[in-house]
Amino acid sequence: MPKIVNSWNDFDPLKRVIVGRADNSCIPPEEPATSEKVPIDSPMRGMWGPRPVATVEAANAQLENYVTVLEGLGIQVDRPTPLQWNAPVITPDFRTDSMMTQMPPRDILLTIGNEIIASANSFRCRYFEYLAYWPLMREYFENDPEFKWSQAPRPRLTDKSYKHNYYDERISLEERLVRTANKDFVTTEYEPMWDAADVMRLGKDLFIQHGLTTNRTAMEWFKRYYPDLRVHAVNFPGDPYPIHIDATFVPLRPGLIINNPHRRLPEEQRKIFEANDWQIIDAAMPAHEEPPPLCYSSVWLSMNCLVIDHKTVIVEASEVHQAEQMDKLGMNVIPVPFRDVYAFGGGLHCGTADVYREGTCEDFFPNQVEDPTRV
Ligand code: DAV
Repeated sequence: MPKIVNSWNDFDPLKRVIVGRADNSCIPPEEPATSEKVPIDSPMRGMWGPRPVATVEAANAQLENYVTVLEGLGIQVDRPTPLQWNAPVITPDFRTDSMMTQMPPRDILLTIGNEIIASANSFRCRYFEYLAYWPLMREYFENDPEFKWSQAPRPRLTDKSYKHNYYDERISLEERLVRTANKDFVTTEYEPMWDAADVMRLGKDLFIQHGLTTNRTAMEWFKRYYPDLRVHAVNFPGDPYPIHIDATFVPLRPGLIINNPHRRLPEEQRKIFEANDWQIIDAAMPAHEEPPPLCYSSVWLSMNCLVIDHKTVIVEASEVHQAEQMDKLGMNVIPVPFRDVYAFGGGLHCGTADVYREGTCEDFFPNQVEDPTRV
């Protein structure tokens, strides 16, 4: 029987991938974790329910085109099964009135080698999002005898998991940045909580962003769950809403990472990269001054690209500066329009999850130095 699932990083040759869908997507009602993520001046504040049908159709059209481009590159594409997200979630511990989407599979599924593990998201509205991927997981399980189908411990998401009186609309951007620098986030350390998009995989090393959606307890959990891997906690003090590492710190090929110039990795956290001849360079500026309407993410989705192999990358079609930089770095750039999808949970990387990339678990950091990020 064939091997279906294998991926150790974000740049080895991609052969099979999941691409999300916009169907039935909702804007969730406010809850402890989301109030922190939605910028104060966002029109999404106070608004919830199904997203406008025309925007769903526009997003799906760009997703279909993305699938066509990927298939044209010889990559097999799988799709999630939409659920009716416009329904409440009721558990013994909480209730919220709507769920969200199955657009960004990257937030939910983490592929490490022959294992795909469903995450432990801190948003109550995302509690059942993994179900959209279960038909695919079942199929991989049936056909790949080595596939490990896993689920992180489900967080209870009671009030103990969030700080109270943390959200305050009067708080300034400067104060927000102080909170980020102090690693003071709305989530507590009561139980492991993490979004898969906070985990950057580089073979033997996992670099995990500590931010709004992933806590330190999750990193401790990763360390025990994967005793053969090295877990690193990274944080990016320049980001007022730190969520997901993939618009901040993006590896393009062995030895090269682009870093958001507004969210630089602090000097003392660079040691392990420098000691192993990795270059961290500033990403190009985004081509847009604002994200599209009803979008949670920042303009930095410009750097949320999908690397196909060490020489090929898909960049959003209007992100001309990012494309030019990739070109200068020796990458072949394939432009794909994706801005109509942004509001549904992210860019070209967020909109996918790895199923199969060639390659094995490599040690990219054999020169171990004193490493302040090590968990
Ligand atoms: O810059 O808003 C978006 C990442 C979504 N996965 C940002 C981060």
